[in-house]
Amino acid sequence: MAACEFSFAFARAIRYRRGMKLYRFRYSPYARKVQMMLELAGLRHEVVEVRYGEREELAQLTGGYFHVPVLVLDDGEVVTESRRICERLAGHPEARHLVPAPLHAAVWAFHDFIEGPVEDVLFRIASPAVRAKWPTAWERALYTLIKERKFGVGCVDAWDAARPELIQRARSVLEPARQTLAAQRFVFGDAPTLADVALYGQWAMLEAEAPELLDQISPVFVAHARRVEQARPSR
Ligand SMILES: N[C@@H](CCC(=O)N[C@@H](CS)C(=O)NCC(=O)O)C(=O)O
Repeated sequence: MAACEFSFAFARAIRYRRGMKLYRFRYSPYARKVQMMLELAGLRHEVVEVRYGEREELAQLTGGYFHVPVLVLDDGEVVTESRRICERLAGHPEARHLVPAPLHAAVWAFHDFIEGPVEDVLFRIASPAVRAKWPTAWERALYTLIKERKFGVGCVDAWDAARPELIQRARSVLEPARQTLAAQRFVFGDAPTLADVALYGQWAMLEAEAPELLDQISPVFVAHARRVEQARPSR
């Protein structure tokens, strides 16, 4: 091995020795997106499962921000907001293939489309199941309060009642993605990109607490979720 190759490998080993730390809720589409990006890039990290009703460590770490995801980098820097975290990760040599140069604009545009109109309907579909799975009455009440302050009293129950219509809306907004993924393995061809990772975050949210929901939107998306998982490098 040439000297420069050796020192590059050594520097990388040192840099990733500590690994990163990802704070998440199991159902969070933003956190699951970041987690899948780390996994597809093969970047060493530890996952910290945050309890919905107990966020002291998170708030201490961030100086008061108590949403997930939060990523602590190898050097101890704390990064919040999933888009910013993905931008930072995309700068790692190991993750560059997830935002390939000729597709920068298209990949980020697709990412933002998923975090916009797609998330806007899918989180309403997932919310009743997410709330039901919190283990304590306090966490279910907190979840309800947070949603109701933003979307109005009774919103989670209303989304539960409106599930068939919401599923129709999800099918409609996702139809172009369904057609593409029925014809090819990933959004931009044979290899996964951040576009697939963003979709995967949404699939993980739906499958986390109510595995049948994603299939109800389309079995094509269930197959896509499994392909993204299989694309992870073996450890
Ligand atoms: N724009 C933020 C959104 C983060 C966010 O809203 N996370 C949700 C989980 S999906 C959260 O932490 N919610 C806290 C709560 O419901 O109290 C990002 O992309 O990271």
